[in-house]
Amino acid sequence: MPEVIYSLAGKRVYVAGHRGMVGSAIVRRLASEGCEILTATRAEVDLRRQEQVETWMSKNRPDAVFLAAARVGGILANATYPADFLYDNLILQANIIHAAHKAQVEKLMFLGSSCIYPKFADQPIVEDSLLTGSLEPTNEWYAIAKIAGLKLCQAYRNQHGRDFISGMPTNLYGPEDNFDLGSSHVMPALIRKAHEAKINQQQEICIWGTGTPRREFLHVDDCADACVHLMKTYSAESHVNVGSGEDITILELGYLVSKVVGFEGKITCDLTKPDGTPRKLLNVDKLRALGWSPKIGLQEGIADAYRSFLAGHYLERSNGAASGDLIGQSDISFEKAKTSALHAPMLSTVAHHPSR
Ligand code: GFB
Repeated sequence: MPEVIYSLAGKRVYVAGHRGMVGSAIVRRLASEGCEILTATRAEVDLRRQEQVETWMSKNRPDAVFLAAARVGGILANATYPADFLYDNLILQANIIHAAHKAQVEKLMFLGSSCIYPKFADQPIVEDSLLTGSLEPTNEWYAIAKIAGLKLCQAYRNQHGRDFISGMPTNLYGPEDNFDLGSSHVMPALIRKAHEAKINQQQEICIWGTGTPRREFLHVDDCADACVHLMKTYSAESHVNVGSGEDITILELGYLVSKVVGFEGKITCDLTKPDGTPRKLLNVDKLRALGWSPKIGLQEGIADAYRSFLAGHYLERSNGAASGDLIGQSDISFEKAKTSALHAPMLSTVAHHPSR
């Protein structure tokens, strides 16, 4: 096991974005670290307002920060709301990173995304591929913001000696995911589609695009575990890929999800929807060399995500008015479904959304 260079025991640890899928997983994971977990609702601090962030940070004085707050969404939300994805992410991460510097936070971990890499990067993608080619157009706005976030961490390390690090997770899924079919990522979308088709005895489900793009998936509890591991054992300028090291095609994913959910019908493709990047498999050698590897297999992870969906552990948009989830800090109010997800067919996709 690698040496622990930063113990979280007894520390005050702020999780920004604690209501989101990643932030809530980090909060669950931190329960066994003997630290005091700090969170803030949007009523307490709007992360897009610099003064509020700096005031909160100087009052609450965290020792460590996990920056898991972000406006996130699937391929369609990213492509439809470029301004929201670029502006919200740029501003909230800049506010938190700068405020953490001013408040002399000992250690900060910024969470990015595998979409920071060039669309046609060599596979599996090594950390050094960053900024070697053009980005995938469907998510370049989000990618630019995430690249700026990791560069901010490097800049504060170089100029001010701050121990700010970055992890770049692959496509994540699990409890507290967004199951809104217009703005979600592919995994929750396929779980919901297969579940509703099974309940309604439909003969087929439709997936977006050609089904040929390959994606790598990691259960969010594995991601949270990796983040805590990096916080405790890693301190350097370069970001670290966080993935499972394996990928599958979207069509294969459709069949796997159908098997887990118990849907036995056909899968068809909607070719009017975008494929996005053809492949984004992360090279995870660096993370493995640091002594971490995933524990949750894909089929087991999908079964867990489906159980969470059935138990109502997910985000459901209550007003349907906006783009992605500004996790934990949104103008959008989210509510857990009031009905059991066994009645998920009643949870209709927002009908009046401009692009749906
Ligand atoms: O997960 P996803 O929305 O985002 O889509 P990306 C992955 C692939 O699944 C694409 C296909 O090829 C989609 O066309 N797909 C098939 C579907 N059926 C569906 C469906 O019903 N819903 C959705 N959403 N996709 C995101 C970025 O890219 O990855 C974000 O936009 C972020 O910025 C995230 O980086 C990790 O994997 O293409």
